[in-house]
Amino acid sequence: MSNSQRDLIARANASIAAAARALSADPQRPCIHFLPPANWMNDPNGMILWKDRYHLFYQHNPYGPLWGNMHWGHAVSGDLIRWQHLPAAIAPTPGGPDKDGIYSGCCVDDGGRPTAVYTGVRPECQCLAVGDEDLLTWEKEPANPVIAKAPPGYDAGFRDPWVWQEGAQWRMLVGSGRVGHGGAVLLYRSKDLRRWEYLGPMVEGDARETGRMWECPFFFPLGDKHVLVIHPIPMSRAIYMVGRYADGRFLPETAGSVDHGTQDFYATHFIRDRQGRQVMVAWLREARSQEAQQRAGWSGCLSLPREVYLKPDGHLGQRPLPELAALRRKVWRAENVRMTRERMTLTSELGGESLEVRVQARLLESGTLTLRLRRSPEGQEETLLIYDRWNGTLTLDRQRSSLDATVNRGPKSCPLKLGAEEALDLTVYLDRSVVEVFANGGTAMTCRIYPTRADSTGVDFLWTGSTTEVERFEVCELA
Ligand code: DQQ
Repeated sequence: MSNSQRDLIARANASIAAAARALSADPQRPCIHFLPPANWMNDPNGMILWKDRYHLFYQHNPYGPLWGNMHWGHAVSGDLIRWQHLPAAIAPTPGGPDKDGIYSGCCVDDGGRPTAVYTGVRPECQCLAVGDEDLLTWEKEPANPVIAKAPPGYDAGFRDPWVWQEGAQWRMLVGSGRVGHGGAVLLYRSKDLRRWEYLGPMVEGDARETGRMWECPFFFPLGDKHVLVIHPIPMSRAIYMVGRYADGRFLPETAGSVDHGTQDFYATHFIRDRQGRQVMVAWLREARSQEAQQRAGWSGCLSLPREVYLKPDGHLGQRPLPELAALRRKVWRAENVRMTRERMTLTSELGGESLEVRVQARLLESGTLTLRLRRSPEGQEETLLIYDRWNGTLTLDRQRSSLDATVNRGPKSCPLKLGAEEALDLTVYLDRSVVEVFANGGTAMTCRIYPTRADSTGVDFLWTGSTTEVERFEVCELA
């Protein structure tokens, strides 16, 4: 690492350490989700399994809790769940092609040399840095940028390289778009990661449906198909396409939203784990004002790791990693409860700020199940997860999720149709200001909430309808 890069990294780390001291008592700060010791994070970047440990890099502002001064932060984990912070990895080089920021990208193993491929700004261009054997210090490639600009016409953006190996060659996808036409992912190939040949757009969208630019593309094989994930501007959500890939062309067959929390779940990143599972994480952005983020001294966190898989209908399914069970502590459980009255509640004896809540219930055609989460004793604050069996919809109602009227309390909703014999199966992770909901092995809905009262810790279950069977209602403390 050059002396100037070393000084920049040392300055970034000192800034983080000073800011971190103040944050430990913040009741909104998640404790089972990864986030930097202090200040801002957004996209996860460059995840790689290296010497049997998972490395995570991420978009990080070491100097404040708002977006800016983009560096790559760094953490390491043995299980993708418990992370250890490491010093910031890559800083912008004054006067270099990344002088205005180290934007998103990936890491590859180039014959034993860990190599980060990222977007330098401004203008947006693709750059390389090579790491030491522990991925702690990074040398910028002298020939940066390795791709200086977008091909003619693709002027809506040119960023977030995703690189993989195909035979003896490398392939790179870069997020882009044509003004007036739509978002696109541009395909390149190279033998050495340094000289790249443009092959053309791999997929292009229609601006009226999927926006003018696609950020953070991800592309990987899954079963006998391939999956492309993009993040369209201005829709600000993660969209997947499942289809067939051959000869540099990808033909989507199905598509959908990765997570129905829409903008609260963004910039997904994937890694093939030790067991061969395709694991996804994403940036969970704040749903509160910049002033609130500034006051808090931190912003953004990483979702819990989820395995993605192909569902029989050809869509993308997802489930939280079963290893998350290692976070469970005390458990309270009710089993085989018959709800016989028109309106009946079942209250958990266990509450808290970081919980896993599970429900398995066979519901009759008509009826509504409401999980009341982070509920204060009189319900002044509560977040409602409502399943309407008749309409087949799952809704997160955040109207009373916080007494702070400045936070975003809009609802999130998605279709969830159950087969005649199918039980409702919900798993919810609550972690202070984070809610992650998984339903019936495939559907996910993630959002942020900001309860203000210390006693907004209750969980109960309300059923309105005729007789129904609750097979299991379980609440676990997480730590
Ligand atoms: N965030 C990065 C960009 C990317 C965007 C900059 C997505 O590389 O397009 O922080 O959140």
